Amino acid sequence: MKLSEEQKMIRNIAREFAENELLPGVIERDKSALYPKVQIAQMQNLGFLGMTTDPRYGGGGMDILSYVLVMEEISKIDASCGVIISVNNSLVCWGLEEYGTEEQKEKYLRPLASGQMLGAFCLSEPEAGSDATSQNTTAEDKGDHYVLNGIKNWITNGKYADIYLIIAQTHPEKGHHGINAFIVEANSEGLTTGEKEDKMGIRSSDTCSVLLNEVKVPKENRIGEDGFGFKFAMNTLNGGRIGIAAQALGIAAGAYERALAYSKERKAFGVPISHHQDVAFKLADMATLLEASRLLVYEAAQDKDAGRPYDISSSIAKLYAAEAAMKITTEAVQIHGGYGHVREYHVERMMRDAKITQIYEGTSEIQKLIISRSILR
Ligand code: COS
Repeated sequence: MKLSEEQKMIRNIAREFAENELLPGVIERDKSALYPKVQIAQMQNLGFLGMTTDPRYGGGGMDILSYVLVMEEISKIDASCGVIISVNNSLVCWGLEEYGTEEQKEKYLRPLASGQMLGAFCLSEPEAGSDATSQNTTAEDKGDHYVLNGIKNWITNGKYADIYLIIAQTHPEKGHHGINAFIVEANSEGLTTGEKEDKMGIRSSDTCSVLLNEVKVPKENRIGEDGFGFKFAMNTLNGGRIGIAAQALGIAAGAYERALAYSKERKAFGVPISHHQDVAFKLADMATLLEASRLLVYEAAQDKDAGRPYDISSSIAKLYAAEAAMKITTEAVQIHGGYGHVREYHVERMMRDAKITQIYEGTSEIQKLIISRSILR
């Protein structure tokens, strides 16, 4: 795929940043589940947190492909940073820019896109993951404000967010057409966060529950018309899936590059292990999966950039890239042998990090549901 000079430049900036600033502490951050506070601040300064937002609202005004290139480079080294960037860009900033009022954009999008604030997206609940229409969180209409009650689960940036986009049910009798989306400030009375989850992968990203107890939200903080919340969540997730697909692509690329380099250095039976056909064929399979992932992810990004529908291409890209990332990282560990099983060689972390890409922002099974429904419609 031919990239413009500007796209190559932004990719190089992200690559250099990741190698110089993210690589040095990535093992320790994973081990201690340490939030990358300093690194996120650096990326806010680089403009990576509001890349595609219109400069009118403090964003970088870049295309989705540039954002994908950055996601890939950052996730190649530190997938935890990848998800933090992805949520702020694709779910929070994009959602507000696309559907927010002018006042909401001025008040919330501007600081979120220009790096002064961080956002979180709250759809999942203890009993509403894949079945996202079954929202138990309620938003009672009290005239000039709403009162929110409920629990949101698995919230990325949970403890560090300044702004939460919260999906909640206002009119249960209308099913998903009764759901609303709200902008909720972190310091709202009644909003608290649970313990940081102790996760298998992306350990340094912050994931926790968000608890809402009689949280008062002004009416002007509802996004879109009454009942638009589920559509808001679905439309936003369509773009979010491109970001997560790019994260999976980056994790896979990182593992592949390490396995390739290792296979040329490590000797067994008198020759570098890359001379053994079994290892060489593994590398061939990994390179093929990686290239196919890259094409699908870039294609979905270009669909969005060109104003074409991207709901299906984003699901295809996410499904493929996530499954490929799991296979590629597992083979990268295998090629490293015993060394692959220890932290120092990075690939075991990448294998653990890859797993979540098959789960969040729609499991692989949900992507298959979306794709198959579109084929059979
Ligand atoms: N883009 C836009 N709209 C979508 C959509 C998509 N990808 N998927 C579903 N919708 C819309 C449908 O068009 C329908 O709207 P109308 O009733 O106005 O026509 C509405 O959402 C409900 O869809 P549907 O009737 O198909 O409901 P189902 O419960 O059968 O399926 C799924 C909904 C499973 C597709 C949805 O709940 C989903 O995507 N779940 C996964 C959620 C997710 O990604 N969670 C991760 C949370 S963030 S970590």
